[in-house]
Amino acid sequence: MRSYTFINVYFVLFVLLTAGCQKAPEPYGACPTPQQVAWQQMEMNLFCHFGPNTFTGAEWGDGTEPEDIFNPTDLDCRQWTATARTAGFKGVIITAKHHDGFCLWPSPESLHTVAQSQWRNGGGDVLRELSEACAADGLRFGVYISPWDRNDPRYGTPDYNAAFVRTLESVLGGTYGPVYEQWFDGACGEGPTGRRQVYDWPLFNETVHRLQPDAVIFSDVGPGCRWVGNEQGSAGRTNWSTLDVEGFEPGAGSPPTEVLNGGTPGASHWAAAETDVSIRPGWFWRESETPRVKSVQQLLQIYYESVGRNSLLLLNVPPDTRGRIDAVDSLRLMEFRAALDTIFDCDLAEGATVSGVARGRRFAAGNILDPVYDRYWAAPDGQLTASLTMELDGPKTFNRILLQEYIPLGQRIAAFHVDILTPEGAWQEIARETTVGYKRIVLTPTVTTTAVRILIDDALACPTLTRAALFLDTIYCTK
Ligand code: FUL
Repeated sequence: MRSYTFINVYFVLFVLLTAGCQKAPEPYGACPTPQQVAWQQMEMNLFCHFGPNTFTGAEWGDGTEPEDIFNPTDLDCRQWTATARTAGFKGVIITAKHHDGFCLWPSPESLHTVAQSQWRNGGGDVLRELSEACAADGLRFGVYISPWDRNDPRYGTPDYNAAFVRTLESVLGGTYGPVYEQWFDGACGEGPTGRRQVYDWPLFNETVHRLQPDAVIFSDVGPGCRWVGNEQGSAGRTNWSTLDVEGFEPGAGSPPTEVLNGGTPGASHWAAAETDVSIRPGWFWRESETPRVKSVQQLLQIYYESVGRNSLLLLNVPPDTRGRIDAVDSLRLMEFRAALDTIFDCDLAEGATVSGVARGRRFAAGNILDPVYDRYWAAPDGQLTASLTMELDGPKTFNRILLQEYIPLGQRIAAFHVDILTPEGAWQEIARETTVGYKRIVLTPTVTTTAVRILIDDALACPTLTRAALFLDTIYCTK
C-alpha cells in the first residue's frame, strides 16, 4: 500500500517536472507583433517607381512638370502583378506620390494628379487598377507616399501636416482595400535655403494605424520596419531586428546608417530591416538604363545579403512609359526565380537525425527539420549556449546553411558557428557568424560530410531555432 503511494508521488512529480519543461520560453525583450511577423514572412516584395519621372527621365522631379506628361500608353497592372507573383514576390509597393507631388490617384487634396492629366481623359486611377490586380493575383498592396512634396504650395507652412494627413486618408481610408505597408521616405532635398517642414510623425503614424491597423509602417526608424541604411541591397552581416529609436526620427534625425544596417542588440523597439534596391541604376525606368539591368549573379548576391541576412527584400522594378514592366526586367526576374528554385528546392538535411539538449519533447532538436514555422527547438531556461548535431542521411555536399529563429519570442542568438565531421572523425569549423533572426543563409565553401554541428556560442536568452537546412548552390559564384 505504502509503496504504491510512493510510486504515485514520484509519478506526479515526474509529470509536473516534464510539464514545466514543456512550457514555451518567455518572450525576450522587444518582440514583433503578429503583423510584423507576417510581414517578414513575405521575404520578397516588388517596388514600383512610376510617375512623371518615368516620362521625363528625372530621378527627382521638381513638381513643375505639366500633368499631361503622365500618359502611359498601355497601362496593365495585371502584367506587373503576374510578373511579381511568378517571380515569387508576395506584395507590391507603388510610389503613389513621389517627391514631385504628382498623385497617381485622383486625390481631392491636390491639383497635381491623374485627374488633371490627359491620361484616360482625366478618368484614370493607378491605385485602383493596381490594388485590384494585387487582389486578383493574391498579392498584398502597399503604398509609398512621400512627405516631401515639391509641388504642394502649403509645404513648409503649418497647413501642410493636416493636408498630408488628408492625403493619407484618401489612400488608406478604404477605397483601395487593405494596405500591408505604408512607406515613408525620409528624403528631403530642399537644402539649407529651401522650404522647411517640421513633420508631425506621431500624427502621420496614428493616421495610418487608425485607417489600416494591420499596416507595417516603414521609415528610417519604423515604427513597423526600418530602412537598412543603404540602397545597394546589403543588410549587415550582423543584423538585429531591434533598434534604439529614442530621440530619433526619419530623415535628417535618423541614427547613423551603420546602426540602421545592423540594428541594436537588446533594444526596446522591434523594427526589422527592409532592404530597398533597384534592379536598374535608377529608381525610375529609363530606356538608356535597360542594358544595365542587374544580372542574375547580382540579384543572387542581393538575395543572400538581404533575405539571407534577416531582412526583407523590396526590389524595385519600375514600369516603363507604356505602363508595363520592360521585357528585359521581367525576363531577368524569371531567371532569378529559376535560380532560387534550383538552389533551394532540395534540402540536403532532409532525413537527418538531430540531437541536442531541448527544454522538453515539444521543443525537441528534431523540430529544426520541420518546415512548419511554429514548430521549433528551444533550449532550457538560462542556457545561453547549445549544440545541435545533425547526422545526415548519408554523405552530402553543400555550401549554404539556412537557419531561422522563432522570432515571435524575440531575437536571441548573438553568436554561432558550424562544424562538419571530417572523414577522420574530427569536427572542422566551416562558418562563424553572429546573428540569425528570422532567416540567415550562411555561405560556406563547398564541403562533403555525413554530420553537421550547429553551435550557439552566445544568446541574449535561451535560444530557439525553427529551421536548419542545407543547400548546394552551383549558380552563384562567390569569387
Ligand atoms: C529615396 C528617394 O529619394 C528615391 O527617389 C527613391 O524613392 C528611394 C526609394 O528613396 O529616399
